[in-house]
Amino acid sequence: MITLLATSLLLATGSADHHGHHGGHAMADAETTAQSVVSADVRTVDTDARTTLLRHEAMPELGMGAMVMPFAVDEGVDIELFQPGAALMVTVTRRDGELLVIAAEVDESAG
Ligand SMILES: [Cu+2]
Repeated sequence: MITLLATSLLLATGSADHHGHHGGHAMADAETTAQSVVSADVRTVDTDARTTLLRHEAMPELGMGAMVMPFAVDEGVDIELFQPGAALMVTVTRRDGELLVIAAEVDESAG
């Protein structure tokens, strides 16, 4: 139990540190190139902040199972697609320790 707690704290601290500035790109390359294309349902959206709460399917490329979680929406992506209840196909990558939607389209296969 104690070990698990300590690990969680370390992880939380580590992701916070990613927001700070640090030089060197070698370590970041693997993270920034990994991306997943996945179906996702929109729960909520903040068009001003360009963030959205999505229920996404598994994203093995990013080491993540299906879940509901917040995403940032990149500048080139049409935020109007992110209507609550919409079924989308999104392309997701990781930037600065945060998950970012870099492309989105209506999921035609969703029933
Ligand atoms: Cu997730």
